[in-house]
Formats: sequence, C-alpha cells, structure tokens
Amino acid sequence: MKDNLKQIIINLEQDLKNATKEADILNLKAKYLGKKSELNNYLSNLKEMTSEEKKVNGPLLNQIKKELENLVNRKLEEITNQETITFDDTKPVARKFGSLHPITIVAKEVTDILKRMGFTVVSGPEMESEYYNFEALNIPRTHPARDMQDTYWLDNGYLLRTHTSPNQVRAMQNYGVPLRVCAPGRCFRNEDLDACHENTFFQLEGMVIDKDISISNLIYVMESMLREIFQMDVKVRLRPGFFPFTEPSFELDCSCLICKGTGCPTCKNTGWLELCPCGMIHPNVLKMSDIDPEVYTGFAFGLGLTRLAMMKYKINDIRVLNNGDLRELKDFEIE
Ligand code: FA5
Repeated sequence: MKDNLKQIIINLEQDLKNATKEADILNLKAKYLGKKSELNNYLSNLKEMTSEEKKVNGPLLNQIKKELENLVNRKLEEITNQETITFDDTKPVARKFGSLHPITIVAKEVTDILKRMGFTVVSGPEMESEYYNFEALNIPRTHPARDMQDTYWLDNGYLLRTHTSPNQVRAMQNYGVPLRVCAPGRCFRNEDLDACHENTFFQLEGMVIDKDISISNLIYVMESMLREIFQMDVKVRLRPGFFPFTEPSFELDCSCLICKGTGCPTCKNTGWLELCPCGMIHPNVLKMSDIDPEVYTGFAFGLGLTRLAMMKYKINDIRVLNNGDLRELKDFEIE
C-alpha cells in the first residue's frame, strides 16, 4: 500500500505540471482527493482493519492526504500569482468602436453649415397632429395635395409626420419673427419602396423669415449650402414645382452622382435626383401663424437628407440605410 500511495503522489505531481488553468487544478483535486479518489478508497477501508493496522495506516494515509493537499494548494497559489502579475487592468482594451450612421453624419454636416449661416437648430415630434402636418401649411382636409403624401394615421387621431415642414409652423409660433431655423428629422410615408423611396426617411427643413427676403436669398442659400456639402462642383437644376405652403415653389434636383447623370435605377433613369424642394413661404401660412405678409417675407426648403447621404457616399439603394446590417454600413468606412 505504501508504494501505491507514493505512486499517487508522483501521478499528481506529473498531472499538475501540465495544468495551466485554475479549473484544471480543481479537477485534479477532485480526482486525487474527492469521494471517488483512490485515496478515499483506502480511507474508507480503514474501518475494516484491525486496531494494529489502523495504528500504522491511519497516520500514513493522513500524511499522504496532507501532501496531496499541499501540492494542489501550492499550484493554485502559483497560478493566482501569475495571473495577478500578467493582468494589467490599466491597459486599454482593444475594443472595436462603432461608427456614426451615414445619415447622422450628413445631418451634422448640414446643420453645422447652416449654423454658420446663423440658423438655429430646432426639432419637433414625429407623431404630429393633422393641424401642424397639413392644415397650418395651407393644406386643408379637402385639398388634393394631401394625396402627394400617403400618410400613416394613428388610432388616436394623430399621424406620423410625412415631412419636416410642421417644424415651420411650430417655429413661427414659438419664436415669432425674424426667424432663421433648420430642423432635421425622420419622416414617414406609405410608399412603394424602390431604390430611392423608403417609408421612413430623413429630411431637413430650413426656414428664413425677415423683412425684404426674396428669391435671390433663397437661391444664394441653396447654392452655398450645396457647394459646402459636396465640397465639389455638383450640377444642380431648379425647376418649377408645386407645394401649397410656398409660392412660387421650386424643385431643386442634383445630377445623380451614382451614374454621373447617365441614368440608373437610383435616379429612375433620369440622370437627376430630386433633392431639395423649396420656395417662398405662402402668405396664408404666415397669416395662420399671425405674421403679417405685407411686412415679412421668407423662404423654406425641405432637403432630402437620406438621398443626400446616398449621393455623398455613393449608396445606390436607399434600403441599405435602414436595414441595420452593420456589415453593409461598415463598407462605407465612415469614422
Ligand atoms: C416635401 O416633403 C416638402 N415638405 C418640402 C418642402 C419644404 C417644400 C419647404 C417647400 C418648402 P417632398 O415630398 O418633395 O416635399 O419631399 C422632399 C424631399 O424629401 C424629396 O426631394 C426627397 O429628397 C425626400 N423624400 C421624399 N419622399 C421620400 C421617400 N419616400 N424616401 C426618401 N426620400 C424622400
């Protein structure tokens, strides 16, 4: 038995040499000292022995048990010390940080440009009342212009705003005139989806009201803003448009940067992408917010931020921007 016990110690020493983790050592402890261990077998057999045998084997088995325990404890201590020395919790963790979404980046760039021109950034609710989304913008219930924006109506009588233009009304009511505000935000329309139409997209509303504001001011602001946004010469065109809340109204299109104006699914093969409708604020809109159109005039625009992000980062399908697939968004390598 003595030889067997010595062999157990040798085996444990050997096994401990190969153990590198705390969990390995605890497994060995169970194997050599646990209920099913060889040593425990010997200890259980003691009660079968004569008192003479017990006198000799009892202390021997206890001594072997102590030795095994010491071996295990020493190894545990060794490993704990090693871990303490090698782990430096002040070291920076190599963590991969995310990046901003392309629309967030574009929104910040445009608002920064407008802030430099004296615009204040404001915001409004995504769940809007019919009054702010339509009526106060000169679109009464029976007006056919309501058909231009297929709306999500909510059970509580409110709606998901179809454009950022309700911010025009809120700004006039909250701040009065003179006024120079912009409002980026999310809009919703019940659209047939394609490469350039989403049901959830971003716009940025801009509005200036003061004495003697004219179309020249509007064109100057539009040109300066787009030049700074694209940081290069991008062909834009202004054509007549219609919005009940501006008169005259314009559509500002930019040459499609995906196909360089030759025609592709993103621009519906026209070579142009509708980007920023604008116009002089309709007198009725000013009047409804208690501003005298004989004294004050102004202009407003509704920049399609999602489409702008597409042009800026050459994203040929708008659906990529909303699908939340980080692998696709990572492709743009925007920090
Ligand atoms: C409007 O929403 C007006 N409120 C804009 C405006 C503001 C006109 C102030 C005059 C004065 P429109 O429906 O054309 O207009 O949308 C404006 C821009 O939003 C479009 O040029 C386009 O860039 C973007 N847009 C509109 N619908 C979608 C859509 N389904 N998906 C992505 N972008 C869209």
